[in-house]
Amino acid sequence: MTENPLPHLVPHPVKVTPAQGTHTLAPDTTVQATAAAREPAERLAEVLRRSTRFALPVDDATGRILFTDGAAEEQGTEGYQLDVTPDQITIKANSPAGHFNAVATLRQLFDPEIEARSQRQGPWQIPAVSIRDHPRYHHRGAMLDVARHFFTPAEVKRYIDQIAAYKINYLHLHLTDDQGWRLEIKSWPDLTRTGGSTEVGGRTGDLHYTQAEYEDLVEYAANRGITVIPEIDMPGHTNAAQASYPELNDDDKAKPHYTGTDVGFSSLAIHKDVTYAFVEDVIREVAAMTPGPYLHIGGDEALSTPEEDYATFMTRVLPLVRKYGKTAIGWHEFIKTSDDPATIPQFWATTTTDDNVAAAAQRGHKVLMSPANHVYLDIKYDDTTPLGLTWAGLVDVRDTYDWNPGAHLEGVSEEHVHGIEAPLWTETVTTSADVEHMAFPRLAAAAELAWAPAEVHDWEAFAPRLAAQAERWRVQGVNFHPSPQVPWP
Ligand code: TNX
Repeated sequence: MTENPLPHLVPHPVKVTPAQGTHTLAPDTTVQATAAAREPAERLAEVLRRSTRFALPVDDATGRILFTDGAAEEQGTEGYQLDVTPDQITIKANSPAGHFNAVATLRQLFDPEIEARSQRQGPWQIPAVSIRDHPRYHHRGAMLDVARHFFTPAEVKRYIDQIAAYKINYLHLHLTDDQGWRLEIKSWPDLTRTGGSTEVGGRTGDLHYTQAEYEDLVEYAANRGITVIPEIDMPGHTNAAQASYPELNDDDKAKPHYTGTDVGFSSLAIHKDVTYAFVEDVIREVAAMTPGPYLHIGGDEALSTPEEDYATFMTRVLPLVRKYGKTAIGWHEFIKTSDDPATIPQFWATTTTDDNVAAAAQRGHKVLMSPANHVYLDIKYDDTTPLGLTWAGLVDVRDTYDWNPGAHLEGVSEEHVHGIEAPLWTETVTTSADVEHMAFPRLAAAAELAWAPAEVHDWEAFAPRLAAQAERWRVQGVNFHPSPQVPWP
């Protein structure tokens, strides 16, 4: 019997036990799934069908690939057990999330050619193995800024497919900013009609998602194990709204469109009741079309909102988020105004101390870690990177990987960390090729950090595993950046 070497998995599972022999996917292989595992099973079959051209029907009767319920307790709600023998592939999990995560692992057991969109030859052999796995952190996120530059639903779906392959389970959409309002709000239609008509650089068009398109994106993500977190950034980063409705301005005059890249110049009118009627309408509509538990209220860089007004604003707005059944996440500045320990500060600064975030952790808040000098995907890799910004320094892939989220910020330790999110701001990013150039390989490094056990953290061991992803990205047509830090094949 041949002993195939185990492939390089990213993220690294908790426990991998090699076994004897190989399993070969056959033209008559069928997939069996319990009701809870139906979507994950369909996703696996969809990927495998494209390159193998096997039928791979999914049903609840019998199958050599078996998705079933009831993993051991230590696998939790997101973990899984994957057992590959010469006769069968068995995936056990306690929830669809666990099954989705198993699918991501199983794909990587196959030759990279399995990821092709057109027929390939095979043979489709994978090594026999037992994997027991669950994540270090619950929240493993990616953010896409669709406000500075608009990305079509097809482009967002492309990114969803790419991040799902690394067990990312949250997609945060930065839907509004000074340069654009990208989500239809039926009670305030000019937000998109006017505020969604342009973007950074001045291109004009119908640059927004209808509610139906947004709901379709949310469902597409859910069918890949990803929960969408919509962000409505306020009380700053609001020029697009203020350009759409004169009454949202202190002087009752609509602002001109803004297509530059400065930050910190806009603020909603804090002392007008119409502001809160507006915010409530928006939160109500966004909450109604978002099944996930979170709504992101922004709150960053409100440099034109006096400190006291900022607190006044948040004190009125945070209860509205709760009123419509959602938990607020915000950029970490807002947390000093929140007394609800369920609310989550997203730490984005380049410092390793922040008194307000540390105090929040001590009060019982979980912290979402996005330090810009490690996981901002819009920062240049090095000084030859054609796209991107440099305000947080340079962030090559080793910087993304080599830090400890559970010991990064003074007063915020492992048990306070909700997870990691890698944001991609798009002042300089306009196409899917650009998105991929900035996100890969760094997003894969962030996903490794968010999932893999702390004990396996080691750059020298990680670099070759990361390098092996290149063959998958080439087959998939992902325009990754071949950072010289990684020994690419
Ligand atoms: C800061 S980080 C911002 C964004 C910019 C980004 C560019 C944060 C919460 N706000 O408005 O797009 O830097 O890196």
